[in-house]
Amino acid sequence: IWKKFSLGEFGDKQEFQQEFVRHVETSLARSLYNCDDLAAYQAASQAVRDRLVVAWNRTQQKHTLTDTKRVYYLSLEFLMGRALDNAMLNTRTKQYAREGVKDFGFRLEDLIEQEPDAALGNGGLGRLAACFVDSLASENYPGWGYGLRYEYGIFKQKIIDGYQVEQPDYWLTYGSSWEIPRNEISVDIMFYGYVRHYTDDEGVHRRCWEGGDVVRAVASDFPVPGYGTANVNNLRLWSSKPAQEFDFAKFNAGDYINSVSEQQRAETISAVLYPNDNFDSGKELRLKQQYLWVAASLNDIVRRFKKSKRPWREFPEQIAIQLNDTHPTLAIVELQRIFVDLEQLPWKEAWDLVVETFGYTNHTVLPEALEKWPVPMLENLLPRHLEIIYDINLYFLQEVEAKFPNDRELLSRVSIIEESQPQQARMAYLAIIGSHKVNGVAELHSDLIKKTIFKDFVAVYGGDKFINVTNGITPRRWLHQANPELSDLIASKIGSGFVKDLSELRHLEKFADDEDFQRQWMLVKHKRKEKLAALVKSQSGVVLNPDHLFDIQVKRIHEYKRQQLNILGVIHRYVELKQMSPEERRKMTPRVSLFGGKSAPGYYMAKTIIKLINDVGKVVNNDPDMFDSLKVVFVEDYNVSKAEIIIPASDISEHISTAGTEASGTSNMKFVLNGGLIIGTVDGANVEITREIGEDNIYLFGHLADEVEDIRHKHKYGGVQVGKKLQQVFDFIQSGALGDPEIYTSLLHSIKYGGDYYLVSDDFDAYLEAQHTINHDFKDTKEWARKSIVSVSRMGFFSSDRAIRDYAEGIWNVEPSPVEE
Ligand code: DL6
Repeated sequence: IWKKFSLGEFGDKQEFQQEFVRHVETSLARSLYNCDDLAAYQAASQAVRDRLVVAWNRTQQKHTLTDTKRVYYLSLEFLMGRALDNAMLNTRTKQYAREGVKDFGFRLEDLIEQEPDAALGNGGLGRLAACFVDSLASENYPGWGYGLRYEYGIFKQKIIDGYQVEQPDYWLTYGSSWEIPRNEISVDIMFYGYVRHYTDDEGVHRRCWEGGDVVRAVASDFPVPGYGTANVNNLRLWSSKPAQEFDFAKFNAGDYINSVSEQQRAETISAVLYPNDNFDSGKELRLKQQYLWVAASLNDIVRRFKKSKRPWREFPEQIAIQLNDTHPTLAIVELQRIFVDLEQLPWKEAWDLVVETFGYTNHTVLPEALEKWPVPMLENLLPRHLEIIYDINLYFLQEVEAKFPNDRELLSRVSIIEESQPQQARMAYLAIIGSHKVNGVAELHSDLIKKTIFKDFVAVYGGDKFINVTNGITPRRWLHQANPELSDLIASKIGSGFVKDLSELRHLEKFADDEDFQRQWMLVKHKRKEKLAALVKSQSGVVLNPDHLFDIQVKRIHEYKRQQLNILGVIHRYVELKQMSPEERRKMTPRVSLFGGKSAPGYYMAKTIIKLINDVGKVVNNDPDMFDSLKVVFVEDYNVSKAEIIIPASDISEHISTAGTEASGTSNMKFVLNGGLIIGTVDGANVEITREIGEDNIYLFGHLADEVEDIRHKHKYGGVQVGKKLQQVFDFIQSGALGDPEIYTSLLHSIKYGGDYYLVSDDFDAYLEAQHTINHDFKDTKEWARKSIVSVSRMGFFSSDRAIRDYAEGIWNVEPSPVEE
């Protein structure tokens, strides 16, 4: 692979050093004698970046010259993490860089640590987008990401007295070495204004949007290198800027301060990432973000298409646009506006092109996450778009009426406009109507959306429009980069082809019973547990024993993900251990329970769960009886770079959402790929993971998705039955043993008296039972190692390369277009 393609890598260490020194001396205006880790990181990054830019240019030129079909992935979030390590691995410069900087007295690892995470996302949805751009490039698809260049990414989480406190994440203090500012690429975006009706020269009645405020969207490009290929794709992020620097009239009148206020207002649009995961906040600023981003992206896409001089009817043959959830749904309306108002195409012709162009991915069934925009807000901010939405809706409802005459209920159920007070535009419905394919992200989820939230649309369109594309993760970041020790061990047996083609892992299975290999396997795990223990010690002072079972749950904190089930289980274990004699305790499997994740700042219940975890940790970690039995840790500020340390260190990880609530989950895939086993519910991608790795290699428990509604009904009308074990835990908390029990009242009441929407009481005993089996199985190290090796060897399906190929074949109809040397 490497011989055939080249990213213009460094020929040797000296070549890297030359570039490194050049950047230290010229770009940074420093000298080697006055160069700290930060400057060295910047110089190394810029040296690598230069190579990427050359390959990036070549790739774009090739795609322009061959006029190939391109994919545009519109995502409001790209949770990229750090770039240097990934870029070095993909360009094969890591070894030269390591040796090169060592000669100058630096450790490459220290330089890598200097880079702030590009944390432009909340959780699974944003990280999926980051994996997808990696795979688009690695699989040689001409594919760009389009997003927003937030100045403040997801907030930094501090834990103070057990509570989450949010601090701003200004990730651009030192600029970004990976960013190519494109000040020359800008688009003026309008908000507000009015719709003017007129008759054109041919007597056609037309409408035109005018008279609004204008804000400028300015592009920044981030090169995305593929692995094992010379393709470097592009991630284009937009910033909002004032269209005018300042108000001259005010300035001349002496009102200097207010003359710059417009500038400040314009810049706020792209300033901050909304910190909500699986929750729709409905704020006007968010709507402005969405429109600015999609309007700028479409302007860019259409401009590029126009250069090809092709007729409009070829638009969908040249362009596929994927909507990552409903956040970019306005793109459907904007493209129809461009076609009809600006390019003056007839409505029907335009609409057919629009539908052929778009695909929509649904990532959630949670009602609180389904986006709706109040009609009055749309009318004020985007008056022409609202008219177009009304027209799209009218033609759609006419179709429905023709198919199902006189079914008024159906018409009101599928209408884009919900007849509430005020009326709301249901963005998921608009996304379905304006796309030719709709996909869920795991088999169970894709089936569920067809049976529940989109059932009526399946009746209208037939089932073929709705497909499944199971999520995946990039093996580059989540194995090769995060866990070089395991990657090397695997490569020593089966070669390194799995980094590019993850299905090659299947060749590992024949070593699963090899005792020597098992020992090496567990040694790697031990090393990685030591590394995590060092992180925990440096952060919190808590000392972990890497021989103990590491049980990890890291993800956004959310009631549906059920960190409360986990921590209530930990309390149960603590109470149980306390009742034992020291001899009895010594026979128990010693455990570390580690949590990490952020709560949305306004999510009271999730914040209470964080407080509970920290309070349990305080009591348990200071109890001498627990010294060799139990530790409870909350890792502050969980992010991508911490995930790279945490995930390789798990023995068990928890994916225990109420069945039917987690669309897919992707950390489940990352943990298994790193040799951890999982405890989980029959939910999301756990189902397919089980199918691939085998039921014997996963600890499943809990009620099934199709039982959940009946159980909720029973809770509502017959009350919640809290079992003996869970009641003991409640009693313990209420005794004040963890501190003021008042703090947890709402959490406990939501279970016992509040209908227990997430079925904690129903699944508690089964959860403890599954943990009991794990404690037993963990003692048999050989068998544990065997399960771990077998599981890894069967994880090939979960590569995001496979997911991207599925999208390319099933939705985009796009071919790879490799750039050869
Ligand atoms: O598909 C990526 C990811 C899934 O793995 C998670 O299961 C799901 O919760 C997440 N969905 C969202 C939806 N948010 N909105 N809007 O983040 O998507």
